[in-house]
Amino acid sequence: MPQIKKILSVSKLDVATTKAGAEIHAILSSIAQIMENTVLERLGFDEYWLTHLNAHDLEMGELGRVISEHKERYVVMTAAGTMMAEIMGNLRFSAESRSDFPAVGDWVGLSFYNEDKGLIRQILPRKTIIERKAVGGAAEKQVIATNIDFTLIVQSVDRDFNLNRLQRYLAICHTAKCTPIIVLNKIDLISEKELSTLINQVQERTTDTQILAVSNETQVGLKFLKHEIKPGKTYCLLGSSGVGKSSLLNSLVGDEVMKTNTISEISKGRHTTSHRELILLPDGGIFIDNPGMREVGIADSQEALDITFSKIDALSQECKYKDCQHVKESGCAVRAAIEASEIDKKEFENYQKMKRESEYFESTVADRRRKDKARGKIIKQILKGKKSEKW
Ligand SMILES: Nc1nc2c(ncn2[C@@H]2O[C@H](COP(=O)(O)OP(=O)(O)OP(=O)(O)O)[C@@H](O)[C@H]2O)c(=O)[nH]1
Ligand SMILES: [Mg+2]
Ligand SMILES: [Zn+2]
Repeated sequence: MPQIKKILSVSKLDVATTKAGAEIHAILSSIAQIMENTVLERLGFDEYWLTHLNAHDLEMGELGRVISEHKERYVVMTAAGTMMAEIMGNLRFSAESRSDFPAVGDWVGLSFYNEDKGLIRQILPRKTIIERKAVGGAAEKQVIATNIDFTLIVQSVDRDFNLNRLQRYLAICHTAKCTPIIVLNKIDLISEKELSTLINQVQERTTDTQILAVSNETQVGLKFLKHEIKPGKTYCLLGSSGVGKSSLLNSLVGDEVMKTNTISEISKGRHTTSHRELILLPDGGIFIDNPGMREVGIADSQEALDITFSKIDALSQECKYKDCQHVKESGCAVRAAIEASEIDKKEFENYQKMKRESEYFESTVADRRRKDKARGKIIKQILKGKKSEKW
């Protein structure tokens, strides 16, 4: 691509003077355009983004996709190659929170410094954002990845298997409106009977989500996973450390694109994947590998929890009181279902815990906004006072 662009710029000399020169220039231009489109399509650029660009009349400069981040420096893949990029000052100054900075998966508009260095001018409005509550007490969200179509929630069937945690990941995906697929990995470590028990348990809790059982060790089930991967769509791998996310990606690529580690190293608290990265699969899928998560904090909307806990949500419509908390109220359909063992008590407890977390998050965010507003007012008054002192 850069070579064609070089030829194009040189050949311009002849364009004005010869007809043949003009024809060659036109042919080379269309080859360059086709190659540029191919690269962008491989990165997931499709009708949706084209319509979006036109609708917002965005002057993007060169288009690229963020494939990894290193302390406010970004690796961006463009039709002209992969380059390091930094953000422009105005983007930094207008940012109100971390989520206004580029994230892995973002489409960005760039200016080129030179062949391998760029300046990010703007971020294209995101189609989807996968985020969790930031680790620690702050009422802030942390962006995991953007513009994701499908999330692969990976759990290993040995010690990592945990239904409550699985529902946390599901809530995150439902908030982002990304389609989740549950991947139960390392099935070589358990018997078929044990596996079918686990699958039944997952199905009990997740009515509509697709479940795939695989092993990187024996490669069982991988062809079904490969079958699910659609060219041009972006997939995000989520799950605890050591469940085999990077191994899975290596199996799909058919090469060791991501480093993996032994479980004994991981038990010492060392995550193998230290930063998220976007990888292109040979068959056309786009994957984002993530470091394992220790905390899956909920900052989700009530709507996402209702989708995740659809059975409880449906039952609560039948409770006698509209605002039933499903504690001691008479005519509570949820409690009746728990007593009749139609709903697992643990699932209900998980639902309540996540609901409390979500409400707490929302109230702390509202509280912070109020304080910020009050602080803004005080600053304004001080500035006003200073101004009047001048006169
Ligand atoms: N028995 C078995 N082991 C597996 C399987 N898949 C992965 N492993 C092993 O599990 C360990 C962890 O795998 P990784 O792919 O590094 O896990 P990860 O989820 O990427 O971990 P982080 O990068 O730390 O988040 C490695 O030793 C893998 O060889 C599997 O299907 N069966
Ligand atoms: Mg990894
Ligand atoms: Zn109730």
